[in-house]
Amino acid sequence: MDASCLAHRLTEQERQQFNEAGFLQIENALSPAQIAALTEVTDRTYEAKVQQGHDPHTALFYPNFLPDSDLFADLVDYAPILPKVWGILGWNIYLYHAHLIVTPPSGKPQDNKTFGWHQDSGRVNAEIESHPRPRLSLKVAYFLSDTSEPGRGNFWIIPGSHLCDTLERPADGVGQPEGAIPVLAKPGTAVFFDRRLWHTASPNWSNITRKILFYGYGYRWIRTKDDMTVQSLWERSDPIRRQMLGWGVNCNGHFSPSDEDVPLRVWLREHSPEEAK
Ligand SMILES: O=C(O)CCC(=O)C(=O)O
Repeated sequence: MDASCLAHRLTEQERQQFNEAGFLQIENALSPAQIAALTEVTDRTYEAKVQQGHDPHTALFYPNFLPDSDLFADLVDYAPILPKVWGILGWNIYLYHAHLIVTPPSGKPQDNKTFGWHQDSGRVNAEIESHPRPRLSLKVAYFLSDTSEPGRGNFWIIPGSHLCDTLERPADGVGQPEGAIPVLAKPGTAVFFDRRLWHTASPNWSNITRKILFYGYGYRWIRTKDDMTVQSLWERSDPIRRQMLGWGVNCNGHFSPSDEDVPLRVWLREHSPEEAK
């Protein structure tokens, strides 16, 4: 990890925005060249899935996509973004889950049905006894297609809802909960969101195929949420990327890490000691 990434540390303003609203939008996180290259490999991945039988008229939800391309793996410890992730969660983190979503035009007329609102992490929300629920993890969504206008299969959120354990949905299944907004994101935008933020996908009523890459970071004591067959990447990854890809000395080290388990902490001690605590 090059120390120049420290220019991208979380600012106090970003911290306040994330703490209060539950999300943070970073424009131009990817360059036009990166967007083009990632789009090409995403399109290839999508085509391969269609060849394998995926219905091209429905959204493709594809977890465990990192081993498919080094371009995908390169975002795991992406310098403009990872410092903000550790700025929020600290250093005992890894990528517990990642998925690629391609949403083709639905070909259907726009309707007003209530979307599939949820918080992340499934049973965690029912089984952890605390209020508000603990943060535990966040996702970074890299937008490859243009969803800067509504109706394009936008990612929807309810700002500030991350501290609410329940969500009141329209009883008749029509319309969206109070405070809901579409995230308007140009290609290259990275959107951070707290796992507790109430959020949802939405239908793509436009003629632009929507493409987003989601990277979920959480504490090293959280289990992976998809197969995460990334072990083959360990050998050619530098120590911090290897940590992000789930490497560790042993299981106890997920809970009580030694320095060897968490090279990110060792690196922070040298380069940003305040963040190594
Ligand atoms: O596809 C989307 O816009 C939403 C994705 C989502 O719900 C999730 O990553 O948990």
